[in-house]
Amino acid sequence: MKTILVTGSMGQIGSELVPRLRRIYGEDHVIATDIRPPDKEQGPYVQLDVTDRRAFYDTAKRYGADSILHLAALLSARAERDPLLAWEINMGGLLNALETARELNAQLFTPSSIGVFGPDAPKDRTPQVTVQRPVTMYGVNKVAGELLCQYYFLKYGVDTRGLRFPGLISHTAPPGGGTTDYAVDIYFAAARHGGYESYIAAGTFMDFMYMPDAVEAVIQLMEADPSGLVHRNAYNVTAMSADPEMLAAEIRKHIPDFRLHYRVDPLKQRIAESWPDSLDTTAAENEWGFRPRFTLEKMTEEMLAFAGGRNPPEDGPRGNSP
Ligand code: VAH
Repeated sequence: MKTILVTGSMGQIGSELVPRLRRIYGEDHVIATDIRPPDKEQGPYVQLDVTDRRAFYDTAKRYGADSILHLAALLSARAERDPLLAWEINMGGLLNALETARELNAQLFTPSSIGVFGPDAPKDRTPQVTVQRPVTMYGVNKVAGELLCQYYFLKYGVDTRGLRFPGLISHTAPPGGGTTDYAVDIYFAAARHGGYESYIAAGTFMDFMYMPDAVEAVIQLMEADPSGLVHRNAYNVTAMSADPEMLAAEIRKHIPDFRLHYRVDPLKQRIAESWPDSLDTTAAENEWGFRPRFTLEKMTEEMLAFAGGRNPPEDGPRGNSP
């Protein structure tokens, strides 16, 4: 990757990925774009609606992008409330990204999700290759997206690559409209109020990963030797499987009287129950060396430190490595 165009750069992933990319490739080589105007000017920024194919192509062409990291999307719960808008943005935006990558001979990364799996996929250590019958519009978008990316690779030779992200936990930017957002909110609520009311029920296990591991995985995958990539669209990746009680128990090691209550959101609970409890990540480990650094313990230490406005502990892996 030399000149990188990022869409959705002000979202949960983009807010950490863009600064990391700029530290590695140079500020002027990373063009941040989003539908929203920038809240602070830092390096090249373009306000871009990814559903506008002409604008997408012209922006990538103008900056000579050789890699596109297409993050702009509506997440699961928001998509379930407005499925037609989700189809328009998630599929229309991806098709514009693919067409732009094809015409400019650029690499393309786009996130997939554990949401590609439905209730009839194996729940524990869900295999890289297994039945994908999601019951959400978001999941349908992600399965169709994986197939579209693989089609562009096979038919046009576009270097498409993707990751099936679990719930991503970060302190930099709030998540927006996801089912797994509770796992971010719980840390801020713990640090500020000493308690949290979870909309996901106890015993509902999902995969999670700390954002620094997700950011490194994107860069590692995009720089990997393409000859070794078999399951390029898209790889199972995760760092831990947890339910609200496990997160609370880890938080109580720092805030002993942390209180966890429940007010289950039927829509988000239904989505969460349709997803795997844990993924198998062997393909990513074998094909490009995926190895997350953060455990639940280390992530909790860092999340509580940032959420409480303190500096994180010095020992062990750091959220934003220099
Ligand atoms: C969501 N955070 O909750 C996203 C993600 C696996 C979950 O796709 O929709």
